[in-house]
Amino acid sequence: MTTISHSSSSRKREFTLLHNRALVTIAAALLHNYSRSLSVAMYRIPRRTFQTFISRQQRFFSFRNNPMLKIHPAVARAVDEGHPVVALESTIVAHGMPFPENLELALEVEDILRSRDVIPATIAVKNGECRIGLDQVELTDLAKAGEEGRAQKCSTRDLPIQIAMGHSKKDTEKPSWGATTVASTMRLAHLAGISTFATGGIGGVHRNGENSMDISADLLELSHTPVIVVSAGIKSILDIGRTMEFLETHGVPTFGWQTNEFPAFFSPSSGVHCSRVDDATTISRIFSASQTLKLPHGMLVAVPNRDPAGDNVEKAIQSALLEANEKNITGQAVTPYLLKAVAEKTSGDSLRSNMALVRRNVAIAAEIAIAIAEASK
Ligand code: PSU
Ligand code: MN
Repeated sequence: MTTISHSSSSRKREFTLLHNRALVTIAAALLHNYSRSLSVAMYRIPRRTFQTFISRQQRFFSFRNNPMLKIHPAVARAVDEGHPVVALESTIVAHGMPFPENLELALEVEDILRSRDVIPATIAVKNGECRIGLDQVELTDLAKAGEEGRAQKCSTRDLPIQIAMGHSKKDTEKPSWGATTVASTMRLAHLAGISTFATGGIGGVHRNGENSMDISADLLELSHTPVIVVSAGIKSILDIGRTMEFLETHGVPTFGWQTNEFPAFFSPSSGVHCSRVDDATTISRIFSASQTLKLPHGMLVAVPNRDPAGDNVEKAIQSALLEANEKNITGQAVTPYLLKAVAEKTSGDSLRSNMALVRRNVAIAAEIAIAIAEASK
């Protein structure tokens, strides 16, 4: 793990290294900004090599600088070297699926990434520390923590609260977790220099959202954090049409993966039209254009589910919505309540479909992360 507890001599050594690297970077950046052609000509450095050098330094400083992040060494190295990394969220592990299927899937998706030479970074807050990349023991604990009541759903709003309140654990106590949603995972991934993120489904505008104002913070985060989110679209517990309108209003490019119909998580079709993208290179080009224009937003890539759940899911959604209304469930509790009720009513069918779509999303996110890394070489 990186720089949290160090002896003073190693801290000094690290400071000197950082200091030297900072001086070289500042000098290079000045040359880059004010006399790029001259410097490149004088030192006979190919322009592309020079630009790669600058972007590596920028990546290095943007993530190492943040004292709130504890980045797994393999992830830190990969980001520093411009090697492909894919971020993964922890709400899906702690609250999205039952144990032990959640653990099985969490380990499997990390393997899918590693088998493609992409570094996985599961993101969560552990005892108040923002962790970028978890090891197997931690993933196992996170997977049990949901059912043991040691994991709290943690969206962007909750991040500072989790950090401030989470440090008081004694060593003998089991860890407590902030399970990061799409919104908070995007934020932490961005701070750590990671631009691709794979999940199952994102939050959106809830049905009746025009009255309740229940709109997921995931959509707002997409509007101001430059991370590509690969999901299976959104569940029909939400209002898909209004979610798409909201994303459009807030300038978030949204694509169907090899389809013009926005997928509805359990089902590949929703009847809602969207722009289509066919390959990872195109996504990488669009993202790069967006970065060059200094646009603040991320992108949503929605992948149709190849293993749809049966018709009973829609019925289950309808009755879950009625129940939530009768029980007066509101705020942060709405999404987990609906997800759990639908999973229970459809038993294995929805779980099987959910696991299959996450695997596929992760494989496509790997392609995108590779295309982005290639393009910035
Ligand atoms: N949709 C799913 N599975 C999930 C979630 C949404 O199909 O696990 C989780 C994600 O972590 C998402 C969050 O970011 O719920 C959205 O919650 P809310 O609507 O409260 O923002
Ligand atoms: Mn909500």
